[in-house]
Amino acid sequence: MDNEQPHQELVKCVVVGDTAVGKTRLICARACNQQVSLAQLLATHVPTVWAIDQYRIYKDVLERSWEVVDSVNVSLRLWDTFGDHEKDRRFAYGRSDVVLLCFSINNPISLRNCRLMWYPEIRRFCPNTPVLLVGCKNDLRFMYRDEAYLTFFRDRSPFVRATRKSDLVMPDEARDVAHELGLYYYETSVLTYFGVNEVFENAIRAALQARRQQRFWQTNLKKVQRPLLQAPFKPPPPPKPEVKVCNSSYGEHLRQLWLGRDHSDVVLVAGSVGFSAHRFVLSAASPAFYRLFALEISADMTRSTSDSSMVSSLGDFSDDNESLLRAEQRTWRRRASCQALPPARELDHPAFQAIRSVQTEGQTVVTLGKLLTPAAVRQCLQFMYTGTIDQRQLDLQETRQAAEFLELSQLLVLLVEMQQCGGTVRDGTQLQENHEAYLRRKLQDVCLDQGLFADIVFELDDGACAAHKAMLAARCDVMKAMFGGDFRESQAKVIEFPGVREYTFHKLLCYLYTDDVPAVSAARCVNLLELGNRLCLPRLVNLVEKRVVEDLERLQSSETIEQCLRLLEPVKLHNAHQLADWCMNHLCVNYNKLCRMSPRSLRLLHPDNQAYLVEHRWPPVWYLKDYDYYQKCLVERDRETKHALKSSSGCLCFSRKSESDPALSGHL
Ligand SMILES: Nc1nc2c(ncn2[C@@H]2O[C@H](COP(=O)(O)OP(=O)(O)O)[C@@H](O)[C@H]2O)c(=O)[nH]1
Ligand SMILES: [Mg+2]
Repeated sequence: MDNEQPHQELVKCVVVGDTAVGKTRLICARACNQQVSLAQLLATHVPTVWAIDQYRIYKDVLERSWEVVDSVNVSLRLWDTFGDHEKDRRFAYGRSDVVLLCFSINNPISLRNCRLMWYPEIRRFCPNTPVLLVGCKNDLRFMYRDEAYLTFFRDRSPFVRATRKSDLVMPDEARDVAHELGLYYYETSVLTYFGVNEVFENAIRAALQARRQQRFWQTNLKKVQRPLLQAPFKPPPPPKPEVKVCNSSYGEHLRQLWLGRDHSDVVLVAGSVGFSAHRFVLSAASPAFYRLFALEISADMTRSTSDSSMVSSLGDFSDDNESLLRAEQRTWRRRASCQALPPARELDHPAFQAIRSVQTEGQTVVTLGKLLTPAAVRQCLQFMYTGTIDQRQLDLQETRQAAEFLELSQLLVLLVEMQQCGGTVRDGTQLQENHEAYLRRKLQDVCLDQGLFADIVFELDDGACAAHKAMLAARCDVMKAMFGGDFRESQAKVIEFPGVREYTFHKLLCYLYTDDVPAVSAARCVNLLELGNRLCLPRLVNLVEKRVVEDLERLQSSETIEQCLRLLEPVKLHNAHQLADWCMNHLCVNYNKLCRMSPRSLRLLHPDNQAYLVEHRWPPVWYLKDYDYYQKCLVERDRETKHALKSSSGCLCFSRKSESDPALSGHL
């Protein structure tokens, strides 16, 4: 194979350093132009086999060794070596043009060995060859905290361990060594590919500069620059934590509501069988029931406005009943103003024969038409609560007729399909999900927006909210205990809820009825998180965390910082750890701005939080220091170049003195 191109400078670059500092990986990354994934880095070890043969055997490796640096055609020949200190590397060092002296930034001993062992060895065999000090694996400055990286080591034997912060060599420490030895300094990572091409390009420059000194007649080397300064490596910001929401039990809760039928307020009589149920569920699931019960309420209202003595005849909790009734009337009037009341003839519906209120028991009794058999009614009721049917005892024709009367369109579609397919259901879970989504929407409308059929009122700090005991008890164990046990609340129709505002309670109800939470403002979320935590509703806490993060992301940057600072500690207290993590991450990433904006509030944080912020601030202090240093070096270099140009005689061989030391000084 043709090894050289016309007018090509061959540069032999020898790579030395302790075992496992990353020499072979670095060479492979350059020679094969490959970035290495974390899994590859952690899983496989590339044995040191790289040698000059590679250029003879592999055409693409040879071609990748060709590079144009400062208008000079170069073929870069990389020589890998063994890291064992006692081995003879004379063969490798022979006729080398540049040496890369590598250490690993997670191994301070490997840096110490550069000074104590490697540099003396290099100088013994190549007294005048330019040398670059290279800090390999600089991704570990941020990877040591990476979850995937840490997980790998957690699953391993105790013999291998992850890099710790205390293992890391910082750029200024390495630069001190480079300064002491008079070397250029670069950092690389094959994981991020940071500095890989840069270090070899500058190694070539160093080699060509040295060559220019010896062969001053070679005009093609005229434009070769000094090795360039390496801009510091800025680690990526820590990834934003994602808020995860725990699984929903909404379907299961509604199934329990169907099976237990606690706090029911209606009895459906079909033939000789009575089914207890909840008006709010029936009204949400069936338009026919909605109209029927709406009729009942409008009749109640007419009665209550014409007969003022009625309220007092309702029993012991007359005050409570009054406020319940008022709550219902308020919403009903609001609705009535924009929607015509259903006409009385609706009761002519073939599904219903009669409706009557049993005031003493607070129950409504609905006698169903003869066309609705008890078995079909049971199937329809089960569907209304759970979105499922009992296939073992299903009479398709009867159930279909009942579903038609009760206007259960989704059930109808299912039954028609079953009739066509000979009795099998296509996709039960999909149907259940569709029904659940429908029920959520309707419950929001009937129970929360219209406030109908409520049997309990919560007196809050700034108003009142009506609700349904059955739903609260089904969705929340604390509420269930409150309504079911010997507590005063189990009988009361009005419950005082001090310390909670309407805004907060309404969001809680939204969650309980629809399993979701509408937008929550970051400024008003703490009470809601406190309430969710107090009522042992982890999914509500998660949903609120998610909504608050959405709100925080919408805010102006400085406002987000203010809110994060304000929320960080209180939300932790209420077990909203994901939100606390998000706020902490945001504060870490905006630490500099935070220090400028709110130094006082920052000092008021718990010392542990302050320490965490200092430790995890981004960009890290070492980077900022490195960046300042780099800027200073750039200015200095610029000045030196101008000075060198002015004092240059114009002849290459005499200009060396003025540029040799400054070339290094920028790195040191
Ligand atoms: N994180 C990280 N690991 C690296 C990097 N380079 C090499 N390594 C790992 O360090 C170990 C030693 O690498 P190797 O190149 O064989 O070292 P050598 O003995 O000096 O040739 C291997 O497990 C590599 O996967 C790097 O840039 N980043
Ligand atoms: Mg090796």
